[in-house]
Amino acid sequence: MRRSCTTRILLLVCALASIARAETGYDAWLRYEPIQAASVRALYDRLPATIVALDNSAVLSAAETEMLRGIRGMLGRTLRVAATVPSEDSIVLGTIASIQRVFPKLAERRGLTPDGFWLDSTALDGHNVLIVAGLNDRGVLYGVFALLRKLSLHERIDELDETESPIAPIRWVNEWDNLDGSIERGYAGRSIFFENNHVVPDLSRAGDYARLLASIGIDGCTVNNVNANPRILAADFLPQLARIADAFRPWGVRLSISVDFASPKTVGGLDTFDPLNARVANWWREKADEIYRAIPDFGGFVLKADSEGRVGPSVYGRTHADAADVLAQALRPHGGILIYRGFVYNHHMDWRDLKNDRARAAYDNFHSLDGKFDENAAVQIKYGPIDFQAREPVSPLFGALEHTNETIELQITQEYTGQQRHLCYLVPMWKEVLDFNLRVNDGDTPVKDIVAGRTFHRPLGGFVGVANVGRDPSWLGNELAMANLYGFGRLAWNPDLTARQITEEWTRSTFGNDANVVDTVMNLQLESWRAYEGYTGPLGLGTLTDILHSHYGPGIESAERNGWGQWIRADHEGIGMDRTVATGTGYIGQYPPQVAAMYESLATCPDNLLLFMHHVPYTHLLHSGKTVIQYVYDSHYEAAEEAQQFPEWWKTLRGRVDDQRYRDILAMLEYQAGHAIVWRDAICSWFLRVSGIPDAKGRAGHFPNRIEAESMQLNGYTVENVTPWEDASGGKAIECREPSKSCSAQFIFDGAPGWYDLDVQYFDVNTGAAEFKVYVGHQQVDYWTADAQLPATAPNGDSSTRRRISGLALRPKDEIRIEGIPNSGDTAAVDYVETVLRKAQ
Ligand code: GCV
Repeated sequence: MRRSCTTRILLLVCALASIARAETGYDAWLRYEPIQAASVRALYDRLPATIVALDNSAVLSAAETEMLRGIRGMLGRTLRVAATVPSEDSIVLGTIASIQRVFPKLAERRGLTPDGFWLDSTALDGHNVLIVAGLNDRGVLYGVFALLRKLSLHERIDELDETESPIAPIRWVNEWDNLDGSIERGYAGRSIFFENNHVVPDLSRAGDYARLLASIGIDGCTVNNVNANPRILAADFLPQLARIADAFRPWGVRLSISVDFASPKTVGGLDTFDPLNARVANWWREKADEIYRAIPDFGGFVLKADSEGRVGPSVYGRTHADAADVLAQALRPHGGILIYRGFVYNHHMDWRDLKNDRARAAYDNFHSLDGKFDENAAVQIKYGPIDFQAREPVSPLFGALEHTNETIELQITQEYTGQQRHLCYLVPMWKEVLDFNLRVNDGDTPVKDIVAGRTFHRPLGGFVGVANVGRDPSWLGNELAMANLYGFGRLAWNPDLTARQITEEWTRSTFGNDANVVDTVMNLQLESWRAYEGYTGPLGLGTLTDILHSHYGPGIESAERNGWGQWIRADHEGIGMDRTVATGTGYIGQYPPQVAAMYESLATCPDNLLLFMHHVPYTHLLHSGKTVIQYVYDSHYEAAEEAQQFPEWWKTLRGRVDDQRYRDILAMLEYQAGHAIVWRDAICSWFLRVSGIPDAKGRAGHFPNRIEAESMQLNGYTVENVTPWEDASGGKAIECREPSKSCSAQFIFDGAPGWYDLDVQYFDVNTGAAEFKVYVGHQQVDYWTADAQLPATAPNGDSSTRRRISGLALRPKDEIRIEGIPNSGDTAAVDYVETVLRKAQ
């Protein structure tokens, strides 16, 4: 049945209402901003006024509604919806088969693969016809989004004749949402799917999310945490999951779920979950049948087993392939897919054994099972052998499975890359990973071709991004971070797109076509990953963060002397993991010979992975001619300095970007600039102490214009040690530990008269919201509440935050006083104050 006109009008009204919404970031890159310039509008003068969809599926209806919405938004025109092809110019949406039925004279289009589309502006039966055809319904929808993208980029559409097909069938996102509504490694509020162990009643956000996903070609979404709650498979939960699938369906997004391997026992009541037991196999089969009765287009299961405390086949002495296949066989009759995570390692490894190496784990666990996984199963491999660090080499496992389907796992949620409080645009990194040539069998074998199934002619393969969007209006908690979601989708569709192309598309659709805005935003995005890497973890050490808890601020030694295996093996003489075949863990030998030879030799190992592959003295000379230690100092000072420029670049866009997004992004970039200094100082101080080698440029350990809080005159505040020591200047902070009192710290300014910025470095813990007041003499010059939601309950590198009070006229002998009012465990802690002269007077 075709939808009634009333329903269509209602849909359009809803769509328009959302266009009128304030700019919170909710519309992301689908803003459909009105095109004002007459010269650009003229490009679309001949756009037909009538649209017809040749089929009436939910996906085709969504495609048609989207077309109406986009044209209304950008051109201010409401297309006429026709039920059959009219005898006038028209836009025609349909599958290739249905289009050819209507226009038999149309030349045949070959070569599309599923989900591919064809855009054609042509003359037929005396009329101009704009055809949006897909090999399947989803392809039509993708074609509509591609067409609307052209309009938002102000491209011509009057001479179109182009086809596009995705490189791979699996283009999924994983959401690590827990059924209680929390999200593991989610930084944008609570789940849009779950609350209190139920699916939320209002799934309109799930539908809106699916629309965003569809617009970038994502065809599947796994809605729950890979650390799966068995309840996801409970019979009473299934109808709830079916509601999410209903919300996704118009957008061609298939629902999938993560499952717990012990479910036959915990949910099914069996006495075993041995994958080779016939009753267990039967249980999975019946469960799959039950799911497909409720959700006919169900995508499949994701399984994390024998990893980080999850049970797996090892309980019964079975292999990962045994585990994958029992689930895959249950899904196969329905066309479902089983994705088995390759992230399997022992997190209780003996750190004293220099031959132990977590990086070896994925390859060691899986390569001997090559060829044993079913055709509808795929092994999902994180891009690097450790865990989403700011830099890692590509996992050698990609090249080691010639007879097994693979997917690559990328992380959109910025677990180790600043948690969306830092701008860290990952598309340039993903491009390096996807373009990396593993030289399997001495051939030309870039990672993108391997995972797409092209290299080894696999039936399945693709791309999975861990997204973790939340209820924050801007989905990821930061409008700029949405470029990572966009970029992931675009690369999963076509990994040959350049980082610049993707960034430009995203920027223009998200912020409009003002050349200043486009240049500035693109520069910010494209510089950000290298800056983040530069002030967090150099030379392949990974993000030198607190790996045991927050994964956020600096915490260098948390990596050492424990079973987690993210060791950097630093001592007073040198640093780095020796992963060579000759003297180290042998990890390098897991790569095909040409790549292994490059990494094995110090002469050819790239500087940016040196300390991942080799243990060297701090005085080792890099290819750049610098010593390792000097590189560490320089990169941290240079990258932190670059981060200081980010808010300054952004400020040039005042008045060119809507107020709300302007303010939100400025606040975030200012925070990042301050936190980059925390990183710089922690890492440089630590390396200075451990190596004993000074910074040749005299910066590390010297902080002119800095007054340590512990050296101020204190009233009520007490001096406390901070852990780890490098996270606070001088290793100490002052805290106001008497909850009922306010405390103060003061000092006498002894600089020259002038205009100053006063930077107060304080700690913003999330147990409460302390208040701060700053006085110069008797005059209060600032007040703020420390209520940011940072991942910290104590003063440390996670909570350390800069408050900049700009434009203060200071005079010698001015008394500067900070008053801290503690609140609910937040002790109004202060690290230091810096006075930065901006202009002498
Ligand atoms: C969902 C890392 C993360 C975990 C995550 C795990 C995984 O260890 O810190 O939160 O668990 O990877 O990918 O399974």
